Amino acid sequence: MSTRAGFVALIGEPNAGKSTLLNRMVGAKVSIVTHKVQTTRARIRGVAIEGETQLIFVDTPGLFQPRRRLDRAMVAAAWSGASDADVVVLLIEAHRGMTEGVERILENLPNATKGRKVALAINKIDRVESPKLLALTQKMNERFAFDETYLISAEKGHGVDALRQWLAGEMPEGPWLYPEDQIADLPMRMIAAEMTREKLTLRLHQELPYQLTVETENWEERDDGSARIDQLIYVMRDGHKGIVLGRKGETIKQVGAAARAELEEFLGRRVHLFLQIKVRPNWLEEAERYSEMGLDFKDGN
Ligand SMILES: Nc1nc2c(ncn2[C@@H]2O[C@H](COP(=O)(O)OP(=O)(O)OP(=O)(O)O)[C@@H](O)[C@H]2O)c(=O)[nH]1
Ligand SMILES: [Mg+2]
Repeated sequence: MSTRAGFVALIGEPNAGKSTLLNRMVGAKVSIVTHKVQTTRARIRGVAIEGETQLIFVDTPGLFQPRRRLDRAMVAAAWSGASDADVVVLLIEAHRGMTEGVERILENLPNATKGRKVALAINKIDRVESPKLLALTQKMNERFAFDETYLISAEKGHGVDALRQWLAGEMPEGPWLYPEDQIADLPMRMIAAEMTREKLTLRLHQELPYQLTVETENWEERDDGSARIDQLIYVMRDGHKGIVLGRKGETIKQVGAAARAELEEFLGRRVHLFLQIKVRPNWLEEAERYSEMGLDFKDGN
């Protein structure tokens, strides 16, 4: 039997469940997930295997109306993820249906997916009654000729196997693109920074998560098998620094502990994580911050 390998882009509005689906497909948490919009900032690749087929899932930032440079770079990365892939999966939320944001994505979809197969995945079906799903399936397919429609719950796992099997059959024949045991194509220092950013996003309120970024500054392998990881949290104002620190440093302490626990689980060894906060009013306009995130600064122009 011959092998197959290819790329599947997951696109959709912020919060649709793209990262949750990628993690489920891969069977490990390689992309961070929160209940807040605009969690994912770059294209994150996770590798799954179905029979003789290697599927490379590309998680993308959500598609929304961009305002800031960072937003524009994120949206550009998402659309370019779609145009590079063999197959595109558009995720929408069952309970929200065809929102204005979905309408805008549908307008751009023919252009971005030219000639490639596109599946619709109606996600979060655990949140609605089935009659609603049939109507939504029909309505969406009247607007765009999807090759397939899947009703899924990325979180609970419903319908995900069927989607993966169909995707596997659509991948081009060819050798595998990654070693058999590789699950992500993202530098470890970036996965580590993302884990900290996830914990910060979960802990902090309002706009603050959108006004900070995390970078891994240093990674040192120790003789005892543990790793020492130093990370910088860039914030925009002194006041933000105080909030991230929390009373008596309580907030940053809890964030650090949660991120460390997850890193240790991911790496299977002990981690010493050191977090430092840096006030950098203009980090959103610094090219280096974008390359650290895996984004193209010029896309934000
Ligand atoms: N009930 C339910 N919740 C889900 C499901 N899939 C994802 N979620 C939740 O939806 C929220 C957003 O999930 P993410 O995977 O971060 O969404 P995303 O599309 O990657 O979002 P961005 O990165 O912001 O574009 C999280 O709270 C998930 O737990 C599902 O099938 N059912
Ligand atoms: Mg995401």
